Amino acid sequence: MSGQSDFHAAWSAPEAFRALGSRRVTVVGDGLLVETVRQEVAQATARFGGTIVGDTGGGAEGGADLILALNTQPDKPEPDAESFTVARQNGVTTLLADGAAGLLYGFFHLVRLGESAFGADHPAEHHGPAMRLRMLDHWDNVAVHDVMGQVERGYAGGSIFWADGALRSDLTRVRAYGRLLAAIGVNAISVNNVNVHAVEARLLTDRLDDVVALADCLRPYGIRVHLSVSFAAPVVLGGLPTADPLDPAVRAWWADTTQQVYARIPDFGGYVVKADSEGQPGPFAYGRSHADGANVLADAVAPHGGVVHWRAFVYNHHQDWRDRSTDRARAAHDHFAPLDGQFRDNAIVQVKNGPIDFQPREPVSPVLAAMPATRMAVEFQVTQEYTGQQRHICYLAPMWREVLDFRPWGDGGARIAEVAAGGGPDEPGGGLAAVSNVGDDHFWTGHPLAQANLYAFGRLAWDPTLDPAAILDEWIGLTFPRDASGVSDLLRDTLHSIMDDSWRDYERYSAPLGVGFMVRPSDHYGPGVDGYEYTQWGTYHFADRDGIGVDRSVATGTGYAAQYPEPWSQTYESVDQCPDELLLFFHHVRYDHVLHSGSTVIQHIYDTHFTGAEHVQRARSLWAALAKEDVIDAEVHARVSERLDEQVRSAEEWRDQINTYFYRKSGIPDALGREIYR
Ligand code: GCW
Repeated sequence: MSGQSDFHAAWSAPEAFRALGSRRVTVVGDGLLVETVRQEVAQATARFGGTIVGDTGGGAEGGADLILALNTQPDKPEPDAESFTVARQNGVTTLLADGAAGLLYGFFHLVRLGESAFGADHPAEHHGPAMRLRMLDHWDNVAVHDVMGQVERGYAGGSIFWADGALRSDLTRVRAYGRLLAAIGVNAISVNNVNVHAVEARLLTDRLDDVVALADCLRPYGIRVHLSVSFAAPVVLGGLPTADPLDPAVRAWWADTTQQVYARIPDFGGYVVKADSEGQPGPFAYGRSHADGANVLADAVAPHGGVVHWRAFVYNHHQDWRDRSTDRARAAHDHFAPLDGQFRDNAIVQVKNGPIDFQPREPVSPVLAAMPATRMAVEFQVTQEYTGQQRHICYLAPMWREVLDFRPWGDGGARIAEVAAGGGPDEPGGGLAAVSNVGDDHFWTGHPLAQANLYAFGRLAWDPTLDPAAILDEWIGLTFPRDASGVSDLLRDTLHSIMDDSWRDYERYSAPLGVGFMVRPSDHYGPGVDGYEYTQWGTYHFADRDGIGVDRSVATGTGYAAQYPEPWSQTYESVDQCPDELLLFFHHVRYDHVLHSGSTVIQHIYDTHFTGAEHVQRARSLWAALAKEDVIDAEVHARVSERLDEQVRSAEEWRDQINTYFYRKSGIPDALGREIYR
């Protein structure tokens, strides 16, 4: 595999365009995105024998059986510009969009429907995104960083944007990425790491040409480019003595610099900021709040229609493990909740889905329920830093659905999805953002099946009520058809068997009952039960001979449970009511504590670790069985097989280290007498 354009088609397998490509199609409208649709239609019809019939002829009399039309009414407000209707009457399917982006999304909607877009007549159905902002954050460095490599927490090779310290000269692949993202409705990308190093900081100023080129490349797909910026930019780039957000010269610097960005990129999306976090500069240095910090940037982008994504991932990363009162889980809420109402309308507080750090199981961050007067975005991690690093199969949509469905105010209250969506066109929320998992690997994501996570993220940002198994099914249908007969049932069934529940399997064989971490320090791959136990990072499990877990109750612990509204504060406070899967996140309990499931904590640890590893072994055999059936390309089969070998090895290692660790601590044997190493 060599050459930049040699990459996998992902969910744009040519065969997926067959139904649409065999029609007589009329495209009505003008403009950049309409041209994108026209080219798509031209490509599909050329391949599958359809035709493009005159732009104006339209309707049955022009002979079209598919009409894609931009509504000719004057421009509608932004949110509507992404929506569309689809109707079928007298054997003609009509897609009507209020804006060019809607036409593009509608086109891909029809691709997903395939033949069923051309079935029975039906009245107009309206489709539009639940979230206004559907964003991917790239943790890509322009230059290869000495510790983190090029893509921080990237498991799919180098950056698709940057190579050898500069923008890639061939952007074919970026264009293809834009197309894939348009097909799932993603409309924003930030193109550099939130940890902003020296070279990357300059993308804002003297390296802006590179950002202009990326924006040009992604614009035809309805994607706006955003930049991660350093809060210290006025000092490091502007030569000012301070970056104090209340200093008039600093405000002027941000306003001018931003003005110059917009002069080159009129639809520039805005800034992403990681401030006062893990060594990044921020407003604390000047005694200012995070609202002060966010607002200076928000004011700079506001006249141009931009937004600021200000991350809430702020905590003390120089903790002393001896100090039981400091609790990293509390930090974001402690810092941000008091600032509710102080952020500008175009400042979005971007909150990781859980309070710690993208663990396979965490409660939903209480910050998301604590700032009703602020635009909130939920941040997910598509790149599998803590979920198997794209060597393991871990389909994350079920986890994201749980987060999006969570009702912080209890039954009848709003869901997290609604918090992120906001209160309608006049009060948009911050939407969803996620850390991308792609790189310059042939399959984009290292593990070919990790493509499904990126696909699912976009689909859930569009419609957070979609069923994860149904999303997976769509992805399979768009990725693996090889001819007119589509995807084989055997392949479809096998993929569901090995992917649907793969996140829960990962949870089974890794850290138990929500306690988290237990990973190898730094690279975060594989088991390291005590790897973080005596570090400065605030990620402890406190296992001793009697029990394990972090007491975050108000009564006897760090008080974190009180950061939730009722009823969850009470539910989490109580050992008896706390859901099993989060028990060790909230409580320190004895190994013989009996869970709601009826099992003890120690027996649960043994059982889940044996089961989790067995499921991975089973997945490997199911996949191996496909080898003799001609249902999937050999290169995909080979890559997945190789990764499954590693996943089996790693899951067994997890099982054995965790089981042995707890057997040694507790001295309690497995009730079923299975092999636990001493
Ligand atoms: O999970 C941690 C990662 C860091 C990352 C940080 C963050 C970009 O280990 O690599 O830094 O989160 O989200 O800022």
